[in-house]
Amino acid sequence: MKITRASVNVCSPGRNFVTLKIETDQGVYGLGDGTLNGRELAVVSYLADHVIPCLIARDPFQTEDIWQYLYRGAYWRRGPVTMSAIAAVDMALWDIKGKALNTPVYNLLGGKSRNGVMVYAHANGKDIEQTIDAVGREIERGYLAVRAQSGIPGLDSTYGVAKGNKPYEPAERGLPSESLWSTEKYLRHAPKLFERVRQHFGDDVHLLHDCHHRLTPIEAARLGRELEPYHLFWMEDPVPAELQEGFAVIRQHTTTPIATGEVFNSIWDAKMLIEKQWIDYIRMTVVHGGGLTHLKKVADFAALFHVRTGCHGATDLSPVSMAAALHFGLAVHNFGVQEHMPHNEETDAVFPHGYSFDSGYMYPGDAPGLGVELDEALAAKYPYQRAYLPINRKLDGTLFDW
Ligand code: KDG
Ligand code: MG
Repeated sequence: MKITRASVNVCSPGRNFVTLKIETDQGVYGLGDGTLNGRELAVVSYLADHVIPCLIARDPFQTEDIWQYLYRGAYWRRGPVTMSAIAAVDMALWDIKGKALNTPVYNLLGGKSRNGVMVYAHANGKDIEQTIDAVGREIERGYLAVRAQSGIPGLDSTYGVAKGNKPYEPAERGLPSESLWSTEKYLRHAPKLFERVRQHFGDDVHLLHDCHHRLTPIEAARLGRELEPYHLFWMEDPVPAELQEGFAVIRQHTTTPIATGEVFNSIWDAKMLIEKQWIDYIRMTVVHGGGLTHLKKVADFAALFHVRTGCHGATDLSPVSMAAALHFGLAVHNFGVQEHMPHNEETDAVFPHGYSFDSGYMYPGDAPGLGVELDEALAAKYPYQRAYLPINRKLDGTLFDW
């Protein structure tokens, strides 16, 4: 089998998506997600101008060699643009392999290690009462694990909390909006939120929380310790992770489990965190983490150190990534949990898919390959629109972590 053609589709059914389609001389094609929130067109150019010409006439079954060719052969390694582009190729090749062999991708990754993939929902509200209502709605929908975020008294808006009546979406169209942040107010509020949520819903539901990289290690240590009575499933991204040693400080002080890595793109970003056992869950995901070929290696390395997977799964990961994450989550032994932020109806229509949700678990379906299609005619009705993640400043105007 030979690759004959590849093309990049950019569409915006409510938010932007970058999709790579690789075609072969046998009529089988594969889809890969290359969406990089707020920097989408950089990946489009990387693929169209630099990668696609090198793919033509290659054997699409050579997932490992093509991965190494794109990673090592470029000389310029790593980085979110490069690794999202490599991931798009890699996903599309696994999709082709599955379709050509007439089997779902999870069978190529080791087969089912479990019956379903436990997913966590997002619940957020302007204040604690609204957040409790939102957690209740997700539990009623059947989720066994819920991430709770709440607006903070004294701050106008908080990342991760919906604005107006629209559901929370990580990117906003137009130029980046700016919001103000106070660590002091947040640290006073977050333990009260979880005290109330735990009291209200009891011990069974898994509770998660995302700090969005906004604390220092000692602040995160304080929060982790104060959240201990509420037994969180995890506290996510407590600190920016460039300084891996920062996690050692958190670990010394708290038993609240730690998850990080949604912005990582290479195993090298997580090496110390994993081998020193400073984290419990690695959040790298298929699209930003170099595809299934690389993520499988990350998971196998993590397994040696009691670290489990907890792949990022916000709406900026397209249904192609979601499907890939579900095949991966079904197959890897050290799976922990998968994030699930459902896409809007327009996105689901552009990307018809076989995956499904039932009683807290998701299932990738048994279609050959990844089990996702791209309706190109419908996608063309939603052209790209510039959009960004918001910018965050401290009350005195200092630029801060988002
Ligand atoms: O593109 C970035 C968003 O997906 C991210 O900020 C959302 O933190 C997030 C999460 O955990 O889903
Ligand atoms: Mg996050």
